[in-house]
Amino acid sequence: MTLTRFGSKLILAAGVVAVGTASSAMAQSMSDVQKIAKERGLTTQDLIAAAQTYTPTGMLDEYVIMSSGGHSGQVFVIGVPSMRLLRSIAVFTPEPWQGYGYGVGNEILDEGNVMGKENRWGDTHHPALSETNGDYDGEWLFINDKSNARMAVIDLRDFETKQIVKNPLFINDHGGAFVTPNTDYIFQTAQYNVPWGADYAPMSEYKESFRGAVTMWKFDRKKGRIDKSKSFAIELPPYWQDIADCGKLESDGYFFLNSINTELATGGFGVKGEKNPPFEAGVSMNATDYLHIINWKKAEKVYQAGDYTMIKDFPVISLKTAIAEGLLHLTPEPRSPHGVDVTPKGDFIVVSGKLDPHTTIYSFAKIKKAIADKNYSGRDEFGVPVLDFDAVMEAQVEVGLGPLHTQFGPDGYAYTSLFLDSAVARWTLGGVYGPLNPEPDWTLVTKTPVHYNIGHLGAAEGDTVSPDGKYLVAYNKWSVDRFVGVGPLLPQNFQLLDISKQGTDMPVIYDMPLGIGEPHYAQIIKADKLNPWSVYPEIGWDPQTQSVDPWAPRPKMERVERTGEHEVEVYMTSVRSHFTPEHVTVKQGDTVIWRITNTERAVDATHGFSIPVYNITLSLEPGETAKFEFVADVAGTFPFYCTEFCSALHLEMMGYLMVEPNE
Ligand code: K7E
Ligand code: CUA
Repeated sequence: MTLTRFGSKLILAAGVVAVGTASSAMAQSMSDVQKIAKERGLTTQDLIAAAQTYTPTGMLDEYVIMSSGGHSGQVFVIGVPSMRLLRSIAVFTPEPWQGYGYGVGNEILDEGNVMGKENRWGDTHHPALSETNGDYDGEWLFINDKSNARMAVIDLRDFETKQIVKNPLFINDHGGAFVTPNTDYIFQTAQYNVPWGADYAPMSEYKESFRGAVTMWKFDRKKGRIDKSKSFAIELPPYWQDIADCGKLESDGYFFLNSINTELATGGFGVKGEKNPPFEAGVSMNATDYLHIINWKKAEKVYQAGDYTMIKDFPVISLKTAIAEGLLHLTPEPRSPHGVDVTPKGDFIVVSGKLDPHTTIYSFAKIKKAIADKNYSGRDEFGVPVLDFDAVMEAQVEVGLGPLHTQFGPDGYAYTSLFLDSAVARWTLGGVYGPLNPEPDWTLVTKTPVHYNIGHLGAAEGDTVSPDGKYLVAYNKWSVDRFVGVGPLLPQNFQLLDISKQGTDMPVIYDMPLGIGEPHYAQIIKADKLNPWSVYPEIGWDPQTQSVDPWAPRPKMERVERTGEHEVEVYMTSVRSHFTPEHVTVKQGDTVIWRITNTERAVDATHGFSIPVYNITLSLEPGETAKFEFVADVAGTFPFYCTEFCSALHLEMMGYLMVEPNE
């Protein structure tokens, strides 16, 4: 590198330094930067990347990643371009810092109980931000749990989980959460099929008894809840339905989902006397699987007309009805497909088959025509019409090995993750798609290597009707040698790519290790679309109802009150630096109903609250009220205290729970 080039490209970095330390800035110069770079072995490219991502204190991020948390069962919120973890959101797994599942939040977690059993973790895969007219509106976030087929609702006013619903029909899902362009419905599709409700049936009855399905959860925006009474499902053939995407603009009203295992393989390898191929071979024998094309607006009409059957107390449009009403069509797709992604205008559907080096692009106009013309190449073994592949396919682009997922930029570029190549491919969308493509042109432009084994990728607002471009994040599955060793369980690696320039320049500019579960999909929203509260709107606020709780304790009303022979109610307030009252005395065996309000109005004046033995820990944000209950069955002397370092006299913010022993 030449010194001139080095110097000229670093003016920005020097400017950033000057803002941070105004007083010493005069003494610093580019030669200091050069010296440090030399000592640390940094290249010019490294320094430019640093200038693009370094975010001095007080400077805010431009974008926010809403990332699935994999088997942590949570959601992670990360700033871009700084790649700083801003917070986790407890969803399917109890989380003590947020006090979720340790006194409050238990009712939400209990909604997610499965077949009468408590499940206190989840495998979160696909977050979906709520949309208005196909664009993120920053109000709600949904996420699926693959391991138990559940769906969660998160309110982005306080970034807290409000609801978990369990799918009554299936026990495993993958194609969710995906929202319709105005968030009327949230889709969830079954993956590893089971008989309805996960009832027992022998594997020999797979074809007769096992079922595929897609559930359309109705979202009630006003209530901020999924309305089960207006939700329904559509029965599908017992393939393993995979990832999905909703149509938009041109394809609004449609829903697309992949499938694997059109072979109906049942595995069994490893059992003595069993001749079936193992699953990974058994489900990959056919040269093609089926893209499912569902007319959900029509399905909604069929449901509203009452043309469904109740199964496990849930309305299901049967496969027979779905075929008769023309709700469901299939078309061949390259085998072992993973991602299916609808282009910003809704005009094309991009499918990647893990075992095919091409992305296959379907034209929605051609799909519509083939449906109208009944241009079928046949029917599958369940009688579903299969649209002729050549009639609906628009193009195939050879992008590389192991293509998975595709996102879009504002300029006619598409980006596909390549698992086997460990790379991000940039290619052009044909058709009149921005300035890059005056002529139909489907071409690979460049590939950037990433480290390693990329799964999903996310471009800024890259799955909406108006992608932003600028940044792309590779959500890599392996990190191998990228970070200091922390034992055999390694973090995942989120790699930030600069996609602001056109052509072949698309460098990696930051690595972010994430050592709390294996994320899958993540969406990236413009930070200014989020409008969260800094404190709860009023004192005595119940986050579960998002309204003032009339029972919330208030100053001067604090008390410990015996309300029954074996029942005591506690009305407590917390403010820097005391709980009122400080002594709570009950009798062994009493049911204790305890309410606390944090009466603070200052931003960040959160108090914690914990009681030993009884497994209670709460987070009380400014204005918040909480209510928890326990049976004081163990006698003793138990200090409760504030678990947040909220003030200089924070250690003094405590009190005693006295449980008098029975005679
Ligand atoms: Cu890991 Cu979307 Cu569940 Cu692909 S999925 S990577
Ligand atoms: Cu309140 Cu520490």
